[in-house]
Amino acid sequence: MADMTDFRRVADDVRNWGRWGDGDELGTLNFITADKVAEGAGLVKRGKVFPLGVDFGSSGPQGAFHFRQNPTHVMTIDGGDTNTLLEYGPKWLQNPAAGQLAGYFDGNPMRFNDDLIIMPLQAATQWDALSHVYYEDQLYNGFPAKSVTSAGAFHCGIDKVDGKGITSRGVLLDIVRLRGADTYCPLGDPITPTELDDAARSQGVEVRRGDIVLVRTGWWARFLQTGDGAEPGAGLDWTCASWLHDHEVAAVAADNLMVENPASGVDGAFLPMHMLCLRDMGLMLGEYWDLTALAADCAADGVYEFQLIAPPLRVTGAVGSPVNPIAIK
Ligand code: UVW
Repeated sequence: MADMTDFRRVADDVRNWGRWGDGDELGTLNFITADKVAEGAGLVKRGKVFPLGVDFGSSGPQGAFHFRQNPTHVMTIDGGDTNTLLEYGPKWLQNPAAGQLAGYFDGNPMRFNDDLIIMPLQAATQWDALSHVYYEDQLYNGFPAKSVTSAGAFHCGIDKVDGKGITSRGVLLDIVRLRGADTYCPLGDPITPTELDDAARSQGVEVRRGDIVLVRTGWWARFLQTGDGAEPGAGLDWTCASWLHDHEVAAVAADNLMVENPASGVDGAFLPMHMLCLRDMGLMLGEYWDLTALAADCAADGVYEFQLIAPPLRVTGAVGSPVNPIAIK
């Protein structure tokens, strides 16, 4: 088991602070140049679209963390309202909305429905913004941790990456297939940097600067079988942060709840890979991405590269965002 001395040595090695300027809040997304965006678009050959987002619903994947819940979806106007609103709405003076709706519905057949959703931004398929984690009072690029306030993140919020799209060349590394696993990689053996290399080699794909790397652990398929959001499964070993750094990857996403392996691997460190990626490297993490259909297609045609498009929502000052990524081949 590694310790904090090992962790600090790696952190010093992978830290990108100042690399793109003192005020930079994009981190490794800077690797996505205009040429890189065009390279990704050039990979579209068949026009086949793979939605990688999972359902945002009450049966979502939350369960591992007690501080997060599955989305609560509420209808605020629906078909059942119509007749009652016409009957009572105009008289219900204390509720201007009822009167307004009755006015809209009276004397014409046109209707509409409305709804709202209450959920953690991390509830299902999502990006972690660079302000999601920190240690020793500093965020990515040395911004003070106190700049994330109850009013939101003044630095490194998800809204800061909007200009990047986010789109690039995507590469799938299918560890389930590499390991010859049935459907998923059970907890016990974290995914190592060597396996990332082996997966790329056996799939005949090269990981290059500015790529967005998708790692399939099979966790999502397992969750669909068990319905247990706390289902244990292998993630990336913390040492994969150096691999991502060496390959100058723009971002990494996986089909599990935290990309990294649930068992830390560093004595005295919680979420060491999150800290190295988000805080030291400035590399965003994508979680709960459904890679099952994409992986099946990649195995069928032997092509593990594609255009990836995954823009976050512009939630002002948020430390993460839901996303509905798509891969196009
Ligand atoms: C935590 O693990 C706290 O966050 P996430 O895995 O959603 O990035």
